[in-house]
Amino acid sequence: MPRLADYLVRYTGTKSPANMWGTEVAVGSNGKILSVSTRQEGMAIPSGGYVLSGHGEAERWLEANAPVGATVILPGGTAPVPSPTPTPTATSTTSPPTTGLAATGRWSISNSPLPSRAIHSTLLRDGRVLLLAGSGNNTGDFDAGTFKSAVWNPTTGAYKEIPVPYDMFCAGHVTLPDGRVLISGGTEGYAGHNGAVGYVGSKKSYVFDPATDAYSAVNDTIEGHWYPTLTKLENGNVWSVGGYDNRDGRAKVSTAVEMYDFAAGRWLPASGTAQTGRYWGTYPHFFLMANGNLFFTGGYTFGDSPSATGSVIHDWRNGTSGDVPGLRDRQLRDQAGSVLLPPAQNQTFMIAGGGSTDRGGATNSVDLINLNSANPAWTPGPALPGPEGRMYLNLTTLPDRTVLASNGSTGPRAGNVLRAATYNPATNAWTTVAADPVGRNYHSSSLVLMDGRVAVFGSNPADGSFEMRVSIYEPGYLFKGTRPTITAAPGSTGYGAGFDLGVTGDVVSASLTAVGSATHQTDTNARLVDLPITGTGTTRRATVPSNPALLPPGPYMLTVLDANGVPSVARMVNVR
Ligand SMILES: [Cu+2]
Repeated sequence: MPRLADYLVRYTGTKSPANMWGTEVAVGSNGKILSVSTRQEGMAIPSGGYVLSGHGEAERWLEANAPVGATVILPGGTAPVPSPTPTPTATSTTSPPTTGLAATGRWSISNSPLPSRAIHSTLLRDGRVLLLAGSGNNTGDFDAGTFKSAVWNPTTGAYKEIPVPYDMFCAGHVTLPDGRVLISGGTEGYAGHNGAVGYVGSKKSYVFDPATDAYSAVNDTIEGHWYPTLTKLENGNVWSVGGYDNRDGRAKVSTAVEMYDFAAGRWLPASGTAQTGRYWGTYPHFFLMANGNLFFTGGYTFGDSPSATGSVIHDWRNGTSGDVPGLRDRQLRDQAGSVLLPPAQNQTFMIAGGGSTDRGGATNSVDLINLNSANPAWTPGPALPGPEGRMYLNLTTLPDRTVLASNGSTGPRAGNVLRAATYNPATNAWTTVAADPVGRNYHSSSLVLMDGRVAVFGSNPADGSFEMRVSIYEPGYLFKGTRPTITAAPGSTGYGAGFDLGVTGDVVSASLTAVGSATHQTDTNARLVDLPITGTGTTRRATVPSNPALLPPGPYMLTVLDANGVPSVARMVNVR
């Protein structure tokens, strides 16, 4: 039987005959959905099972109601008895499989499009979002000196446009311990434009203050940086490397190690921090480790991997490094996704997908590493759902301690993949969820908002256009009924400090999530830290971890999670 418009067809045999214009789910012999295939030629039919193939209305029904793991009951049938699982199961009780919106979540597109190109997005301590464009990859705006930014209120949808004092396009940024945002580097010249030898990196640096919505200048960095990474350290200072300098008419990458002294409010001279003399690439994915060292996951942007093994542990205090073994596809991690998995105490990192802007090609491989181990090495993890390799993946840590993987494309700035999934570190498995209806690749970023929704910004495909629609994802936990709440918490707290935490609901855990600051699909300061709690009922006792390298000083979103996997709306807490 052919699959006609809006048909839902069940195919048995070895392979579905359907064309690519639909969604299919493979149902195993136990009646459970094993995998989901969207917009691809007919999928393989599992032995003893079948494929449900939907078009149009039926496709949308499958997307909303048929996640991996759900049980399918055919008309007139009964649920098949699952065959025994040979592997040992966890001792905790398992809830019935979630279905519908509670399983898939829901995407929508914000009513008001962006007023300027959102290349960089930062959640401010007041819950608003700072969006930076600078010239926004537009040489006309660059020549005119038209540099833009805006603050977006995700509750009202309103934008406030704020002029920018220099071209922050492709700068680095991070939230400082006091909640202001440090922005450094960016664009002083476009490659091949006005005689520039390549993209010329800016030495400029500014701090944005959400209390006044104004930028104030700080001193210049040692060299110019186009695509620098800014990583906040345990002492609140900011370590920064990477990017192109290309100044004075000469092609040159930057090997300068920059250090922002938070207390002094300025960048230090070269003598003020350990230099490496090494080029670390463009936007190298450097994260702070719990022992205070820096971890380069292997994710980067453009060109070749700056590491022989793909991954490095670096001691910023003395400038020494050691290669970390085991990373697969090290030359396909250009614009891979990197994330410190929740909770940060486990020190387990994931790298997912990536490709090569220069050579083409992309991977769907996922590798994991536990830096708490005595001899850390990458090991293979479960591949991204779907057969295609993807670069430009947005990884967003959600308050239910899973990671959302969305967006991306099969090649450089083309071939969008509309597929999303969540990864649960506790089960080491992906679950397919609803997909962002907007295709997004280069120059996209994502943030989790204080209410637990996710906002995704940008995309700058090869035709030079820019995606001005904002996508909003409401994860499945927003469709599971009453949310727990936080009724009392301090506005600021210190390392090792205890405080009373007022809650409603069947709260099982609490966490502190660093406010996001993302660009080019990456936030190297992202982390969700478990906040240990004791007691029962409406007043719990929380104890802030004593190690500032686990949670460097700054604003954090405090959330509680209930037994049903539903998080509260966040409260902002400053950790000092
Ligand atoms: Cu860029």
